[in-house]
Amino acid sequence: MEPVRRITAVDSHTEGMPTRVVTSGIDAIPGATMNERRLHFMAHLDHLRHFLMDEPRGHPAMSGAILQPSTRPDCDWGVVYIEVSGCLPMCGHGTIGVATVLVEERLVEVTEPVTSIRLDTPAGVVVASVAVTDGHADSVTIENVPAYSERLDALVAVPGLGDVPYSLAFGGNFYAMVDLDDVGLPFDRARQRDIVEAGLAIMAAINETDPPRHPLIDGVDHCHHVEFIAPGSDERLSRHAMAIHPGWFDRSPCGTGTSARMAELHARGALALGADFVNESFIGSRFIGRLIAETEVEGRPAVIPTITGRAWITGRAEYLLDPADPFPNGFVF
Ligand code: PYC
Repeated sequence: MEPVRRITAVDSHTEGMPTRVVTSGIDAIPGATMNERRLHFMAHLDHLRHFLMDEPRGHPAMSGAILQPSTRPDCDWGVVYIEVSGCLPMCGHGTIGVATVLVEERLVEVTEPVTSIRLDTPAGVVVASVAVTDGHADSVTIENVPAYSERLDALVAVPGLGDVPYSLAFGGNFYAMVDLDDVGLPFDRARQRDIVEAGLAIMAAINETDPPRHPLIDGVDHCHHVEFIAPGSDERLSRHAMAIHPGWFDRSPCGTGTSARMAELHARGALALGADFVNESFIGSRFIGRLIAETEVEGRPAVIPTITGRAWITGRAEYLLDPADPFPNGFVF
C-alpha cells in the first residue's frame, strides 16, 4: 500500500543521546518566530512528534529536531526540537547533532577548519562552530542563549522526601539542581528508577508551589529537568544524572543543563568567565562548558555559555506511515 506519510531524517547521537534530524516531509510550520512555530507545532502538529519519537519508530528516551527555514534573515536554518517529553525551547545535544548533520550532509556551505552556522531556535539565536576535517564534523561548540540563576539554596517540600534543598537556573530550559546525597541516593545506574522517581516528585513539587517563568520566551513556565549532582563534583569537573519528565535520563551531559549549572556556579562566585567546566553524564560522556560573557535577561544578571561536544551520524531513514497501520501515531508502552 502506498504510504500516506513520508518523513526523511538523518539519525545521529551526541555523546550517547540520539538526535533524529528531520530533513524533509514536514513543511514550514506557521509562525512569525521559531517560538511561535514551536507553540503552533505543539497545538496542532503534535501527532508528528509522537510518530517520530514514540514506539515503534522511537523509544522512551528519543529526541530529535525538525529543520525549518529560518524566520530571521541573520540565520542559516531554523530548528524545532522534539522529544518524548514535548518540544523544548532549546536543546544543546540536539543542536550539536543538527550542526553535525548540516555539515556532513552538505546542507550548509562547509569551510575548513571551522564552519560557522547560525541557528534560529525557539529560545533565540544559537551559533554553532563546527571543527571540520575532510568533510567530517569532529566537534561542535555552540554559543548558547543567555543563562541565568533563578534561585540559590531554595527548599521545596516533596512528598516522601521531606524538605529538599535545590537551586534553579535557566540554560535554555529550567533546571533544578539537587545533590544526590540530599535525597539519600547513590550515583549508580542500578538505582535509576529511584532517582527518576525522586526527580519527578521534585519537579511536581516545584511546579505546584513556585513554578519558574522565563520573562521573554512564551510558554517556558515550568521545570521538567532535575540535575542530580554526584558526590565529589565541583566547579571544574561535575558528574550528574539528568532526570527528565515524564521519566527518563539524558544520555548526554545535557547542553542546556550544563549551561544552567554554569550560571548557578557563576552566581555563587565559583566559576569565572573563561574557565573550563567539564560536565559528565550518567553514562560517562563529557561536554566542556565555558562562560564567555556576562549579560542580562530583563534585569537579571546572566551569562553566555559555550558548550563543546561531539556527534556522530548513525543512519539515514525514511519514516513511513502505511494507511493500514493500527498505530498511526505510534504508542507509549
Ligand atoms: O542537551 O540540552 C540538552 C538536552 C535537553 C534535554 C536533553 N538534552
